[in-house]
Amino acid sequence: MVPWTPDPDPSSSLWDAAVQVLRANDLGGWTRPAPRLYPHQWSWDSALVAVGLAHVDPDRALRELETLLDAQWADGRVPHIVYNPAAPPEAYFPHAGRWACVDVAPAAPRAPATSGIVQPPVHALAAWRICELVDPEPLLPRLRALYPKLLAWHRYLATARDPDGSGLVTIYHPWESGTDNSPRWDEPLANVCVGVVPPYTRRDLAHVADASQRPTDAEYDRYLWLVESLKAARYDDAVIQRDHPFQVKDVLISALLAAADAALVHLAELVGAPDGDRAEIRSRAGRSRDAVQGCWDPRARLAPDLDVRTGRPIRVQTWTGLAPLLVPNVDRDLAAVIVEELFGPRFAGAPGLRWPVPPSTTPGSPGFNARSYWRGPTWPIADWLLWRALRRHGYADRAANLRAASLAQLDRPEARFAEYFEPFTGEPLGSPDQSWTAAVALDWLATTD
Ligand code: 2M8
Repeated sequence: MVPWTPDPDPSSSLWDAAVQVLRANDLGGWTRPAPRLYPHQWSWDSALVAVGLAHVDPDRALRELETLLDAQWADGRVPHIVYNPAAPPEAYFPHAGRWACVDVAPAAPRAPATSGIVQPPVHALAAWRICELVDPEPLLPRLRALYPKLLAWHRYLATARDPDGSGLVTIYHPWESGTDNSPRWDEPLANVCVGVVPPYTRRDLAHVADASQRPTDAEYDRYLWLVESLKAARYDDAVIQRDHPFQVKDVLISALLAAADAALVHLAELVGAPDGDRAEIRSRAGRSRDAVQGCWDPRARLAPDLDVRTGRPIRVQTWTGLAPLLVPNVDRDLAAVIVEELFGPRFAGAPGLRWPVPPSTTPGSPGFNARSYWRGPTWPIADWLLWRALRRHGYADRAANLRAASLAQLDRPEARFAEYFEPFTGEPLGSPDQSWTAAVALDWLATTD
């Protein structure tokens, strides 16, 4: 393992504890999201981990991204899980064999084993964050090697996942959204006709205090049926898009692609990429921005996802409806409206919250559950994405408030860098020692302006 050199400035015990979580979850070149619940490498977790590591060990931070992208598919997709070859199949379900990528998909790497789906594209944001924090000069050869992989990843999302060039990325599975059991997916999942799912044993429930914190068995049956459907299509996008039963234009992923493309332009400049690349990335970012802005529903005051199968917007009240704020050059008036919403009575200003941080689903709305995963708990990584956007849009005071509330939530001995928190009581839920929670704490602690 690379030696750790904690930044001498942010000298709080929270800082030391966060570094310790990342150190304990470091499996040598990559970081597991949590000690027991998540024993493999996850795509967007690693990107956020890299943001945290950038403050203590930039070399190792970059290595986190490199390791992930070493498992990139030939078609550009970055798999949502890279399986740890040292972990036994019973460590996590679904195990690699359930995806069978190497058997059915020519684009999948022969090793390491991966899943066949993706997660939100925050990797270029992480790479650029490293460059913002340290002199990137010594890292340039490695950044030059990383850049084309990031470009191929974004191209995959913008073409294979958006064949009509709508500016909105299509997902095939709630796991791709990163917000697995969000009410966003209730209606599209209800429309999935579940066929014969080969028997399976869930492993996640052994690692949480009670099953209510995790998705239900009915949701898992649907998740696993969708895996069977994707496997039958050999993970071929054209085949999947013909009749896969879950296809949704995901507003969060689309907004994050716009943000990541803005970061990729900076990286392109830094590594001296051809002008054509920059023009391509800028044009894609503009298209994503327009499309995400176009999702905004002024009556609902949220941006819904779009169910491709039914053609209908998915009108639920979750934090991802605020996604246009994550787009760097979103219309300023729209940004102002979203900031009001974020701090208003449905989200961070909701009555009775322990801290003014946005619940993942608005309290009392259909599908809300204060303890269940993405159906209501607060998620520090969601706060981090919103905080970052507030800073970039010039809402320094709002950003500072969100940072302070998020850190207050974490700065208690019992918080233990939980995966998520009950919004009214602050009870830590899910896994303790969650890597990306520790990582965003480091970025908050180190960014005081
Ligand atoms: C959660 O998702 C995994 C499946 O990918 C699971 O529940 O087993 C989500 O919170 C996801 O966003 C996250 O990347 C992953 C690892 O932290 O856990």
